[in-house]
Amino acid sequence: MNNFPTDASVAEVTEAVKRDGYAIVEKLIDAGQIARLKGELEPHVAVTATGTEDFWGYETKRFGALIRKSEMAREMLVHPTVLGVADDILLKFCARYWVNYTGIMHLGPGEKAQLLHRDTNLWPIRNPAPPLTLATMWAVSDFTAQNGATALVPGSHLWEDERTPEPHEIMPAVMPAGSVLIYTGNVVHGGGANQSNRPRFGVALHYVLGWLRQEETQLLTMSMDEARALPEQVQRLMGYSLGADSLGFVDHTDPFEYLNGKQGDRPGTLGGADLAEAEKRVQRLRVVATEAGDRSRFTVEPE
Ligand SMILES: O=C(O)CCC(=O)C(=O)O
Ligand SMILES: [Fe+2]
Repeated sequence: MNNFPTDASVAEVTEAVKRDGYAIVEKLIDAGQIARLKGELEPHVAVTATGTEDFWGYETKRFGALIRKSEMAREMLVHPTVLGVADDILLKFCARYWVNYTGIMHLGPGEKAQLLHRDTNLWPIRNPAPPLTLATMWAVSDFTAQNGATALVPGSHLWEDERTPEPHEIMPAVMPAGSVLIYTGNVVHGGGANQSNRPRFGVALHYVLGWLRQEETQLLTMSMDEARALPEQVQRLMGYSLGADSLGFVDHTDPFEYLNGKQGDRPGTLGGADLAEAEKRVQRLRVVATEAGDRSRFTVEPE
């Protein structure tokens, strides 16, 4: 298993993620930080109903908008180890990436195993393909084989869509509370079955290439006044930024400037030198085939 210690370097974690599609960094937040996180989230958990569909789980509580709801989640979102790995994995394929999804995955006792899937199935691109997203699953409780630790298939980020895993290829991401599982969105995975008598509590923070639409529309999770109070790094990550040169502007202005007081200044600025530099590094994808009738329709050159 790719379990790394708290002080693991970005380079070694990235290497594991590239090779196997995932890595775990143990105890990246400490007991005090877990307590803060729980204190911010538990009141919401208490009033959230369990799911009503197979995929979301009948014993699982989910809610999003964690950037608004939790200061600790905001800190986790910009953890240097995680963002270092995200830079290495995602910035080959985009000039900027941003938050895709934030949410809790709180599996109650008796929850069944979730259908194994790729998070990247949201977009009609056949695997193998570049990692469109990088996911983190933070263990708020311990993650054990018994309580529904995320099940994942090492190496499956390189598989064809059609290949399904054999039981022996599926592995539970066992980790103590405070740890983070980092995996690319094209790794086959799913929530495990909770056969314990306590909830399995995870916080998922996902990142996506800046030229794709976010799974969770971050900008509508709070008012602009609330967004202005956030650290600049969080504002940019949630989407107050250009995804590429002139991609995502508002009133011909960079959304970051627009948020922070440049409304009405004409002409607003777009792009800029660092974005242009970042654009030069981006690998162009070649669509080599298309097909109709299935969710996976574009075949692009794999990484
Ligand atoms: O709960 C988990 O461990 C993973 C859930 C998941 O992969 C999902 O809902 O997309
Ligand atoms: Fe998933």
